[in-house]
Amino acid sequence: MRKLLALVAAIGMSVMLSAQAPAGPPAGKPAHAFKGKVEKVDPKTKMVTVNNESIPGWMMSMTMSYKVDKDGVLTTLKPGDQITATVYDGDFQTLYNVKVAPPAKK
Ligand SMILES: [Cu+2]
Repeated sequence: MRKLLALVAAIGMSVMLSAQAPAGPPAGKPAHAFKGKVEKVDPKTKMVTVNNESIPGWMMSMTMSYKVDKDGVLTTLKPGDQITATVYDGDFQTLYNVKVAPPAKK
């Protein structure tokens, strides 16, 4: 009986872990172009804090922390970087397809 409980707990954990790492963008949700400036990168929590421009219909301009769709992306980001990403209706926590934008020309 104890073994069965351990197995159930293990399955529960793996379901929770897989839910934490989004595999792909939410299907069928409208996408928005995201633009912002990186304020902070936290490798521990795998979050990036971004000051984003207003995205009509998705979020107003603010500074907040986001998850990214791929862990490897975090190592390419540093404070001050301008980034672009794709975000989706109903998902206000995850940045997909993050790219560092080339510095603005003057
Ligand atoms: Cu926000």
